[in-house]
Amino acid sequence: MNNKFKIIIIYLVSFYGTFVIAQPIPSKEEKIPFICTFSRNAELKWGDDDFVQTFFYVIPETYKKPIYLRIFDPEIGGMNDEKHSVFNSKTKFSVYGGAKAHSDPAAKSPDPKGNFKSGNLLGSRIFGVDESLDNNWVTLGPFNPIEGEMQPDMGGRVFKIIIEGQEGDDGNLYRLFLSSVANDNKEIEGGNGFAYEYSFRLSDDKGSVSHLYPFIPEKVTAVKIKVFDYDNDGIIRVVSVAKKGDVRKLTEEGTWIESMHKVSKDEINTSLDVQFIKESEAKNNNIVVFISNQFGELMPFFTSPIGGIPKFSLKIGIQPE
Ligand SMILES: [Ca+2]
Ligand SMILES: [Ca+2]
Ligand SMILES: [Ca+2]
Repeated sequence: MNNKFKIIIIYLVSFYGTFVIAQPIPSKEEKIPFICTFSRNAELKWGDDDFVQTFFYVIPETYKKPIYLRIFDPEIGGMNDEKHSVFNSKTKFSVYGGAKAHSDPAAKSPDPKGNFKSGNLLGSRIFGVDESLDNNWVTLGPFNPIEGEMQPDMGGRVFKIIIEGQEGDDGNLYRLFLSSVANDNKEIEGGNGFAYEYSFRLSDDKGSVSHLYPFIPEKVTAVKIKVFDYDNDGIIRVVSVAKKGDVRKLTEEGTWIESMHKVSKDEINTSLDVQFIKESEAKNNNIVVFISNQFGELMPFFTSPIGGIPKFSLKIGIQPE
């Protein structure tokens, strides 16, 4: 990340701190019902490419009080989850901090290979069928904010959450919340959640729109959106300060599809609004998404869009690219 990005983050944290509160994953702005991680005997066509999900949370350096990771519906059974024959699955949630937790390139790769569990393991818990936690919250922690990896480019200390499908073949649907208290969801001012790859459940409703918000730093001239197992469920549209609704032909590559979008100068240091618009009646569609720049480097998307949700500006939009 370059200095401009750092300056923007610090600026936003300093002046818009109260707006950058996005400890729920998925966030309200994303309009995504659940994160989804399958166990490792699941079929790929059910929508998870590797049965591992990694999220990051950034906490401002000035925040010194204990933090808690809360998980909604952490177990696999009863409500919300995707059953195949019987529920017989386990999911492991692990929290990492310390040196290399985020900065190790393997931690940011879309594939769980090499040292993706970099950093210090601060705590973990495995969930299976557990009626007492069905449709309910559980809390991991407390964690000391000092234990996150200091990443000035990202605006503070970064924690990593790795969610791994273990034995079984069912889909665990859940949500996360980074909280300042153990028994309730209280946002940490200036905190934000982000990921480089996101595996989630689309809404079942035809016409519904889910959103991801990648931030565009300097030198980015194009973005490539890659989606696993979209099943012809709809279209991908990009809205930004300069794009009213850019829809590109989707190219297929196995079960992955791609959508390429040029980036104009006006879009530098803003977020894009990548929309998944549902056009079919298909139910239970789980997809995996990652977004790279023209160099093939993955771009983080923030659950609370940096600089706010981008709004198309006619003045910017009519300028030639
Ligand atoms: Ca459940
Ligand atoms: Ca099963
Ligand atoms: Ca669940």
